[in-house]
This record gives sequence, structure tokens and C-alpha cells, in this order.
Amino acid sequence: MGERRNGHMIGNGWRGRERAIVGALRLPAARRWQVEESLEELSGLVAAAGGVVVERVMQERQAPSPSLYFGRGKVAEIAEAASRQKARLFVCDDALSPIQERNISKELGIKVIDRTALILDIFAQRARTAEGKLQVELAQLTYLLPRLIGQWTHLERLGGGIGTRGPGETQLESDRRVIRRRVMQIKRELQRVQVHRRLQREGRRRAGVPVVALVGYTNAGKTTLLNRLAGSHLVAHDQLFVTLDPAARLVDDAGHAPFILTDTVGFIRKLPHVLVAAFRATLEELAVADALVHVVDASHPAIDEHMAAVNALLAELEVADRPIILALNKVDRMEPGPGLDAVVDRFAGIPISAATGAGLDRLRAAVEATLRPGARAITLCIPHGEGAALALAYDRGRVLGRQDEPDHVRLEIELPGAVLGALRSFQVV
Ligand SMILES: Nc1nc2c(ncn2[C@@H]2O[C@H](COP(=O)(O)OP(=O)(O)OP(=O)(O)O)[C@@H](O)[C@H]2O)c(=O)[nH]1
Ligand SMILES: [Mg+2]
Repeated sequence: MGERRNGHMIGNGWRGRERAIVGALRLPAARRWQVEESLEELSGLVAAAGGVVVERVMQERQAPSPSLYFGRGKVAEIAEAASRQKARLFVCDDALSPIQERNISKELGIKVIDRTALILDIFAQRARTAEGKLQVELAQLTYLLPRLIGQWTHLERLGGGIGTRGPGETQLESDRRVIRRRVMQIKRELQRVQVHRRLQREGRRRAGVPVVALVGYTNAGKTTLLNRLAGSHLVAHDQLFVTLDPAARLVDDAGHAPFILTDTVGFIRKLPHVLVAAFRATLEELAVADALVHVVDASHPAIDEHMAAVNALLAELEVADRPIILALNKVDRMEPGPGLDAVVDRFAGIPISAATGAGLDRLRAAVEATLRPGARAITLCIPHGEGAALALAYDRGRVLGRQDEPDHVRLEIELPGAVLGALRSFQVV
């Protein structure tokens, strides 16, 4: 825990970074450690956004206050901490209504945002491709729109009159119209991108190479695993939401059937719905994957919460019915013994370490077994005269190795059961 916290700060040189206070309510249903865990994660998000957390606050309450979220006394306490710590930002772990946001900000005299706005900010900083940028902008605008409306109705409820009508209101109205128009435009552009992606996917499908998608909580080690399996050098980092734009790499090891492995944006609990909706185009990759590998940080104390968050999102994206292989990553951080065995037993996953390479053979075998349940690797000797048989072998099977002899071709090949019969006469045992 402490080690990870230091990682956020030291790794980034926190001097000169925006100083922030994070806070959460503990409602009766929540356990103290759950709220603390969530605040720890929120601090990681602040670091990912380029800030540094200087203080954490928690308040126990029966329910949020509609106007201020926290109690009045707590807000005064936060104000005192903000001036003492020279903090310029307060981040609330749960969604704030526009009214709550405005009221707290007025009391504190500093900027106030919630978890959703913070995640949107990180995504905005990270987006690189045109598609990623469009998706983030769409999410930001959709998030902004109801808040503008909220502000407007709030003014209306104040009873109208001096200072609440006139240019201010007109401005908000036209803001809303501008935003709506931009949202339509982005959706149209994203549709074009989607068509392009569909064509790409069809091309891949025609080439007959299966697709496996990595999914998992942010910072679980998805990109590290992709790099390890595909020999690539994509950016992996001890920070939340490093990967935003999905990368795809061919995994083609000698002796194994090749497959395409795709990286995906990491999931997180309380992931803003506007982001899930906006990232549907990217996440569509999951819907066409032949199998998913769910990467979990098995060394993380909140492993259950992480897995639950990922499973809920997979269900929301309607891909939970895909074959899913569970990879329990970072086992190099855990003591071998009963603790580790219990985790492996409890989740029925494959223990791996993307960092050291341990367990990757088993993972690869599981992927292959999932992709081609009926396929078997055999050896064929096809005489040079038998062109049709050779063509059939290449067409329907996966050639793992080839040796050209004077009078025949020797193939190490994986064949689906249906084709095995037609080529059996060439099989050598
Ligand atoms: N000790 C250990 N560290 C690992 C392992 N796999 C990944 N890491 C580290 O965990 C951190 C996160 O790894 P990433 O591969 O960036 O994680 P990710 O799932 O792609 O994260 P996002 O893209 O942010 O969602 C990095 O610092 C990695 O070096 C592992 O098996 N063991
Ligand atoms: Mg990544």
C-alpha cells in the first residue's frame, strides 16, 4: 500500500503539482476500509491527473446533505485544511450534483470537482488518437449538458427576477444549443470511425487470425502482459489509466498458433457512465473478440472489488458470455504458500507474472485451448504430387512448422476435427 502511494509521488516529482484534498462520506452501508480504499484509489487518480493529495477527509453520515453533500461543520474543517495546506482543489469521491458542487466551492473558495470530472480530465490528457479525443469530448459534453440545465433550473427556482433572467439565461440556452450541435457532430464522426473499424475487423476475420482481448482493472498489468506476449514496447506504467487507445499486436511464437491480442482501456469502480457510453466504439472490440483474458492484480488488497467492477462492466457491455480466461497477475509480489494457493483456488484463475514471465506458458495453452477446442496438433507428410491435400492443409489448418524434403513436405499442423478425416492418410505418428 505505502509502496504504491510513494510510487505515485516520487515517480512524478510532486513539487509544483496542484495540491488537492480528497474527501468521501461514509454512509451506513459502507465499511470504513472500503471508503479508505476508495480514497486511496482517488488519490491515485489525482496523481494520474498531475496533482498531489495533501489531505484526506471522511465523514460518517446517514445520507448526503442535498445542498452541501457533507455537513456544514465538515465543510468548515475542509476549508481550514485547505488554507493550512495551500490546497487549490477539492475532489469528492462520489458524484456531486451541480448545486452541491457550487455550494461547496463557494464555502471553500477553491475549485471543487467529483470523481467523474477527475476521470474525464485524465482521459482528456491521455487521448492520443482522433477517435479517443472524440470519445472523451463526447463524454465531457454529455456530462456538462445536464449540469448546465441543472444550473438553469436552479436559477429559475430561485424565483426569477432581478439577476436571474435576461442575458444570463439566454447565454445558457445558446450554450446548450451549441453543445447539442457539437454532440451530434461528434456522434456522426464516431460512426465513420466505427465503419472503418468494422472493415478492419472483417479483414482480420478473413485472414482467419483469432482475436483475444485483454480486459481488467486499471493498473492490473494488461499492457505489460501484452508487451511480454507480443514482444512489443507499449507504454506501461504504475499509474491509473495509462492506456486509453486500444493497441492490437500479433502474438506469433514458434510452435503456437498465432492470434491477435488487443489492449483495452482499464476499468475502475464508479466508472462514469458517460465514459462507458462514449467509449462504446472502442469497447466494441471486445464484442468481436473470440476470447477475453481478464487480468487481475492478485496482490491487491481490493481484488474482490476490482473483479466485481470489471464483471459488472462486462455485463453492461454485453460481453460477459464470451469465453473468459482469468489471469491472476503479479504473483511475484506474493509469498508462495497457502495465501497464494487460496487466491488461485478461490478464483479458479491461472497465476502469472507479466513482469517475470512466470505462468505464461500455461496462460498461452489456456488461450489456445479456448480458441480451438477441437483442434489437435499432428504431423503430416504430404508427397509433392498431392497439391490439393497441401492446399487443404494450409487452408483449414494452422501450420506450426514446415520442412521440405526431396519427395514430400513435412508439416507440423493443427487441424480442426472436421478436416482431420480428409488428411488422415498423410498423418505420421
Ligand atoms: N510486480 C509486478 N508488477 C507488474 C506486473 N505486471 C505489471 N506490473 C506493473 O504494474 C504497473 C501497471 O502495469 P500496466 O501494464 O501499465 O497496467 P495496465 O493494466 O495496462 O494499466 P492501465 O493501462 O493504466 O489500465 C506497472 O508499473 C507494471 O510494471 C507483475 O506481474 N508483477
Ligand atoms: Mg495499459
